[in-house]
Amino acid sequence: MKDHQARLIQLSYENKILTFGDFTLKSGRKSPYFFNSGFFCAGEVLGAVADSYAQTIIDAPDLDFDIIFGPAYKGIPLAAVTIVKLAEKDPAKYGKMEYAYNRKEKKDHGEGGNTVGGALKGKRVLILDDVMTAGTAIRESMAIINAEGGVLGGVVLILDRQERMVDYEHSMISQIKKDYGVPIYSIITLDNILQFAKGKLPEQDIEKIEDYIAKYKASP
Ligand code: OMP
Repeated sequence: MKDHQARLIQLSYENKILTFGDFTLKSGRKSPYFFNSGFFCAGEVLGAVADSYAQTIIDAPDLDFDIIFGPAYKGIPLAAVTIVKLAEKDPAKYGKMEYAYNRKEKKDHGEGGNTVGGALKGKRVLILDDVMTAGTAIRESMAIINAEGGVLGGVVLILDRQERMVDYEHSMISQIKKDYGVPIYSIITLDNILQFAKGKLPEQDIEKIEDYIAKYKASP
């Protein structure tokens, strides 16, 4: 793990963003861990996730985009802090780059429109999302971008849970890469979480994660 990945996992654990226990996922699967990005509210950990997003974007060899999109609600502050961090790290490239987000409610007065911030029309859009399990949330963002006249340029996630789809061995990420032909990166993965848990949790909790991996992890 790179330093920024290890620091983000440690701070996520301390801030109860990463928790271990019994959880039911959107997909109905029962999971021994959960990652709640709604708790990125303390400055230190929000700064750490911004730094990790920005570093992952800068280190990615094939990301080509003109604007960042953070899906409402949790993606909005994540996109805002990331664009600030990118502008700090590389002002020439990112200083004037904009970000945008969608409204959850329809608006028919004032400036109208279903997105706020920079215009998506004609731009290559990078989605910043939190967690991908079965890919439903990501597909919703793609529909919004298309409706606004943007083109998907790529996706950067905080956590790739590396789960296989319901009836297939391969992962949702590989399916989405195939369907949309864009690069998808994640800051951390289920493998990183297992590695972290091994130094922290009692043996029976590690076994629960290993059982989950055996049952649901996608083949590479
Ligand atoms: P998919 O839409 O199935 O890819 O699942 C991603 C969404 O599930 C996230 O946007 C969350 O709403 C939720 N989720 C988490 O936030 N953290 C997790 O660890 C697991 C899930 C989940 O329900 O799968």
